[in-house]
Amino acid sequence: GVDLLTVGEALVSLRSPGPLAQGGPLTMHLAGAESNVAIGLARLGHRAAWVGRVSDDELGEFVLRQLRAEGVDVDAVRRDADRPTGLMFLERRTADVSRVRYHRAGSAGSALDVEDLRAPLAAGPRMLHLTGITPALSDSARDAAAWAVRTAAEAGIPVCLDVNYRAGLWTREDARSTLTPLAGYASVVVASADELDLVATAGADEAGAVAGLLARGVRTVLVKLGADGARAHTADGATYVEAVPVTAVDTVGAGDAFTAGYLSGHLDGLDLVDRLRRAVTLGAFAVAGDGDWEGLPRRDELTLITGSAAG
Ligand code: CKP
Ligand code: MG
Repeated sequence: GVDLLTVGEALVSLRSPGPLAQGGPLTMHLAGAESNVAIGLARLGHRAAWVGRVSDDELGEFVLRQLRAEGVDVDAVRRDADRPTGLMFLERRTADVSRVRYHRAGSAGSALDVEDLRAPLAAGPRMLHLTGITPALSDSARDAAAWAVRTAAEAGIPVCLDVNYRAGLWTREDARSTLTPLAGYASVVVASADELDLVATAGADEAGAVAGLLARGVRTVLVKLGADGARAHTADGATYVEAVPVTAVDTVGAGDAFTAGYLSGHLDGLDLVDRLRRAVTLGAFAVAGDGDWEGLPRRDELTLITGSAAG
């Protein structure tokens, strides 16, 4: 089996360097939170797989080509003859403000179902990762996500769940009622500070949300604080690391990079502080370059922006 299986929707991202309403050239990129994580792991030399559905046309081919080029296993991906690959427009509105617009309703990726996941999960990955985007896509995707985390947990495969709330896909209330039960199957939960109450009771603060998750069997809760670093909570208490300072160029994909760094450290058997250091290092690489995943480091590049213990 692979080191990490990720499940989700990969999108074609069309990037506009200026206001979208004005038109002009768009560039075509691969996007998708779970495939970003798979790429992050593969760049560091781990065996990573991504499963989801893509269209049976050039856009689906583009997604698969990009992932194969990055060394991500896409053997279990299904081509859907009836549905398009989802699109995402990313508009750089000002130097500091980017906006995202999805065209993904009814996409191939959103038609994901349990049958798509049986074989890759039965192959016995060392870990399973998915984000809160996947269950937001459709009823069948929500059932597939729930089935996957339960089946993995029962088989002793650790599950990593990144909350990844997307206001364009569902309300906070809907996210909370779907994600809170899913988090109970996770061994690692990743969230930004403002996402923690989506896997707890409404209005819960960090301490309350973390206590609830640990009581339900989650081993590690990772709280991303952006430029302020990150905290990990376990039964032994909280551990904090600072961010790696970089010039921020594009923050999209930073969360996925962080998760990839953490999971890479876990697979390498690093202790908690060094896993967190690798997480913030990958986050810094993502922020320092354009694109959701293009700037992620190979293993020999890990010390490029830190010179620290990240390697
Ligand atoms: O939370 P992040 O900025 O790391 O996630 C970025 C990804 O999947 C991006 O690639 C985009 O396609 C998405 O999140 C999404 O569906 O919003
Ligand atoms: Mg995120």
